[in-house]
Formats: sequence, C-alpha cells, structure tokens
Amino acid sequence: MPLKFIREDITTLKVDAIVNAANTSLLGGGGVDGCIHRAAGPELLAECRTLGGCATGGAKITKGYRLPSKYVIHTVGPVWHGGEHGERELLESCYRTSLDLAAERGCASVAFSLISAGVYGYPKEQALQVAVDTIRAFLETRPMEVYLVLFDREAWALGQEHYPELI
Ligand code: AR6
Repeated sequence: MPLKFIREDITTLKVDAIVNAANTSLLGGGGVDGCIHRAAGPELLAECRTLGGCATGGAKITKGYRLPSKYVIHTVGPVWHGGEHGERELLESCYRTSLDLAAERGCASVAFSLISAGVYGYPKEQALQVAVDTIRAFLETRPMEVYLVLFDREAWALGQEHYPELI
C-alpha cells in the first residue's frame, strides 16, 4: 500500500527519509524535532547550522547521521491562527515540497510526522486531512512508499475513524 498510517517513534524507522516538524531556524526545538535531534546526534545540528533556516511551507534535507534513516527532511509547518491565514496552503506546501525533495534524492520510502499538529496547534483532524489529501495527490504522479506517523492517542484515533483503510 503506497500510504499507510503507523504508530511508532519516527526516530526508529528504517526508511530512506523521515520528515521532521521543524521551525524556521532549523536549530531544533521540542516535540518530534527534539526527539530527532537527540537520536541523530550533534552532527545533525551542525549540518542544520549551515542551511540558513527555512521558510514556513518549505523544506530542506540533511543526512540522518545516527538515525536508521538515510535522510532527514526538515519542513516548517504553519502556526495555527484560526485557519484564515493561509494555514492550509502552507501545510499542503510542506508535504508537497518534502515529497519533491525525497523524489529528487531518489528516496523510495518516506515517513512523515503529523506536521503542525502539536505545538503549532493545527487542529489534528484538519491536519490529518491535509496530509492524506496532499500525499495521495503526489502518489498519483509518482510511486513511493509513504508512512504517516500518528503518534499521539488523538491522532491515531482520528486516523482509525476517518481512514480505516490506511491502517
Ligand atoms: N515520533 C513521531 N511523532 C511524534 C514524536 C515522535 N517521536 N514526538 C511527537 N510526535 P510537534 P509542530 C508527534 O509539536 O506542531 C518544535 O519545538 C506529535 O504527537 O512536534 O509542527 C519545533 O522546533 C504531533 O502529532 O510539531 C517547532 O518549534 C506531531 O508529532 C514546533 O515544535 C507534531 O507535533 C513545531 O510544532
């Protein structure tokens, strides 16, 4: 199946690329970003320092260092401000840009965290819908094995409820 939900710590996944929910500095933070930097080791931060940050909706790629994945794609989701500040378009752009980068590097398998759905406050149900719609649209243009990690209880329950076929 080209898109599948899983519920595992993204830092344990042996895929070509994992996608980090970063901030514009790309210099680490809490949430999944903190987990990824801790697991990858200080070399990841050193490479991130050379990238000059990243715009919201954009993505940049680094090596995975001590992670089982070959690459980390760092994308910056929008902060939720009520939904009328371009949040959906920016979130779509995160998924599309990350998938384009993965394709450029020849990745056959990619695992996403649920971008913006934690600290950045995007309502999880809507964040999930944007993720699924955008990944499915991409997969119509190019084959890839894509995992969406629904880590917290609420996200996993929403996935089971709305997309049982993806479990
Ligand atoms: N594996 C997979 N998913 C995880 C993990 C993990 N180990 N840990 C948390 N999640 P968040 P955001 C899920 O807050 O909302 C950082 O400080 C979590 O349950 O990590 O985009 C950055 O530096 C949630 O569903 O990202 C930014 O400043 C999802 O990951 C800011 O947070 C995203 O939650 C970005 O906020």
